[in-house]
Amino acid sequence: AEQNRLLKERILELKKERNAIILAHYYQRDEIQEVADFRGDSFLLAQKAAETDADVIVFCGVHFMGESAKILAPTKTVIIPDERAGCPMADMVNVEGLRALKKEHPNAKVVAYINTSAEVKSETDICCTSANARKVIESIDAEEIIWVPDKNLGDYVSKFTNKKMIIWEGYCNTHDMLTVKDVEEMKAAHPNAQFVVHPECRPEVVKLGDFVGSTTAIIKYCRESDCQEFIVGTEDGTGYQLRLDSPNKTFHFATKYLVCPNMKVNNLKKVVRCLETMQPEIYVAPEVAEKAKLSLERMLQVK
Ligand code: CIZ
Ligand code: SF4
Repeated sequence: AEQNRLLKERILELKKERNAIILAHYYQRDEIQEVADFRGDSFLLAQKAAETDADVIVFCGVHFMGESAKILAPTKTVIIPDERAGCPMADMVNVEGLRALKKEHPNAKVVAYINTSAEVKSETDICCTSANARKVIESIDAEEIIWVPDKNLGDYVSKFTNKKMIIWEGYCNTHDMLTVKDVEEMKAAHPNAQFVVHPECRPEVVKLGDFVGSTTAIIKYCRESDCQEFIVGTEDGTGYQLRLDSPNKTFHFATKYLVCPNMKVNNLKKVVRCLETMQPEIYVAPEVAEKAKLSLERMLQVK
């Protein structure tokens, strides 16, 4: 605790020196969320990056999120605590594979979940997040959609549209691990709790949800609900904001395995180091950034 206090003090000093802000994803370790200027999901944080007056953005999340921030705020320096914090789901689709699928379906428009690399985004028509996926799909003037990379979220949104969806076979190792049995056992142990679930979970698990939504939507729902007890079907870092918003409510994570190891690669020491050295810095090739930005901006325009 004493070490964390000193590290946090050092971070505050460096932040001033560098005119930096710290953005932290809801899945980051508590101590990182504690020093952050803003907490949010990948979409909210990308918007914050675009709006900030700071010169430097310390993006505490995984690699694709840093890239989205850089694409929307190209004049800013975006640094990350550890280059190795990636997203295995984002890595399940690459440009070559996507190009081949586009050739097979020349009339389809391509929707990329925000959990994709900048390079993949540059090959797509529009991005979406779990919060706006349904609206994004409806906004598209095509009857055929190629959807990358999350098959579980793809399955979920396909239930709300008549469009034909060609769904990539990617998934999140963390959310996909949750089983019906896990949830049923938790429900039996906590009969008064509502089950709130992220659509990156398997379809049969999502079906058990009293509420289905993005991380931000889950946080809002739990804050505003009259219910006092929840079983949570998303990554365990979300507990920080859930407990901050509703200190008197009870939150049970559906299993102890809902932990994204990539998100937890970051720690306070690495935040200090990246502010000291200004490395690693996010770089996106300009021709990739330009095209990826169009895809992100089309998403931002969907109301
Ligand atoms: O699972 C993730 O990585 C999520 C939900 C990211 C985000 O904030 O959209
Ligand atoms: Fe990727 Fe899943 Fe981790 Fe999110 S929780 S960063 S989708 S591996």
